[in-house]
Amino acid sequence: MALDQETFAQMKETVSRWVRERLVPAEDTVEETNEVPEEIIQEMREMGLFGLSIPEEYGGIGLNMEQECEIIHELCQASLSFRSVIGTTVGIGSQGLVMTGTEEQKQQYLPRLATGEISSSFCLTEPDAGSDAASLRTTAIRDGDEYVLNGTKRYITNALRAGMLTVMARTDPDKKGASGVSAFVVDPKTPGITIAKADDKMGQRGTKTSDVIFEDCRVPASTLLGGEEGQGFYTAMKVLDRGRLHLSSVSTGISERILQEGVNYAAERKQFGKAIGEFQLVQAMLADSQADLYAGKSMTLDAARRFDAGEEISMLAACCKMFTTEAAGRIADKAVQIHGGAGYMSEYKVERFYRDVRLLRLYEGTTQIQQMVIGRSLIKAASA
Ligand code: COS
Repeated sequence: MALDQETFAQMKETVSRWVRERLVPAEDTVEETNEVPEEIIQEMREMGLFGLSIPEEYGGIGLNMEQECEIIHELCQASLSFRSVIGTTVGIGSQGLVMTGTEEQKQQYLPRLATGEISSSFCLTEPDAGSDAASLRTTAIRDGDEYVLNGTKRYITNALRAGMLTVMARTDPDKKGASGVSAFVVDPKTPGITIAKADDKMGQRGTKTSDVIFEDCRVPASTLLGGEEGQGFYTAMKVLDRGRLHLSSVSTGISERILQEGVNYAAERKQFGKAIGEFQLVQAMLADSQADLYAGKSMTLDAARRFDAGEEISMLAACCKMFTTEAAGRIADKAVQIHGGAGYMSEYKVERFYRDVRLLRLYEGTTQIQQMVIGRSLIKAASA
């Protein structure tokens, strides 16, 4: 599935203009209020942004991965909180359902997700299961035509606004690892579910994460994703492979914006009688950032094209996620450096972006988890 080239080019141009004209001017409001304005969320709905990755037959736009990466790159040239509003619905929250859901499950949620009437969240992480996702403890015990869910999910993005949760829980507590885990598509209004208050974070104000607590929460057996027990961890891993490409575009998008902030400042700021951009040591910082950005964009689009061609991309997605998120950290650090003392002041955007991008190296698998995925894959291939 993909949008034809001409329609896609128009869409990309529209998003790019909207980002410059609507989102960038609203960045300070988001920072001050810790909310993305409702009228902007409504515009996102009207532009179809919630449905980017949902197939056309369910009311979405049905972009392929390469196109999704390009749109997300454009969208992330403004504060990352804007992307986050649609991020979980476009990415990890809905894709388990798209990949493995039954027709009935898809019909129940995808059309409403595509229009943005509801959002979705991905409930994998727990207080004691972060990087070691296969050790999750939330249980879903079968009882007649129902499952009873108990456990706590942590740092769940957009849970407060979600109308659908993809929940990974252990249906077979006797099986300790991956194979005892199943996935469910759950309505957060179900009795027994509490969405806790939003967490306080270092950055990305306007993005809300919270605990989701299940206490004897009874859901119909029909909420078991794909109708098959024991598949939840594998689905989560496939969703994360794809999510890591999406996140790589988040990283390159915001990196491009941050680099531009550095370039603009270097061109304007004068010291020793000339613009600081005339000095080679400042140019060196800009050059390193530009090369990081170019490399990140190129590898992300290459991996996305391979994904679209049906290739196995787990290892490449981990390479992209590791490289682009680390690069975003380097680029933000250099942009602060180029700004000098001004870079430490909240009056300048780079101070905020520096905090915002720190999260990229942590969520959807830390850099160290990506290294592990890459290293294991290389060794496995060598010993096959
Ligand atoms: N696609 C499909 N299946 C996969 C997979 C993938 N990308 N990665 C692993 N699997 C399968 C393995 O093949 C294995 O299958 P079997 O049970 O048949 O042997 C099973 O899943 C367990 O894999 P593995 O042995 O590699 O599991 P580990 O617990 O050692 O490690 C990692 C898995 C570390 C890669 C995983 O836990 C992970 O990605 N952790 C980070 C979690 C994360 O990103 N959290 C962010 C939360 S969302 S913001």
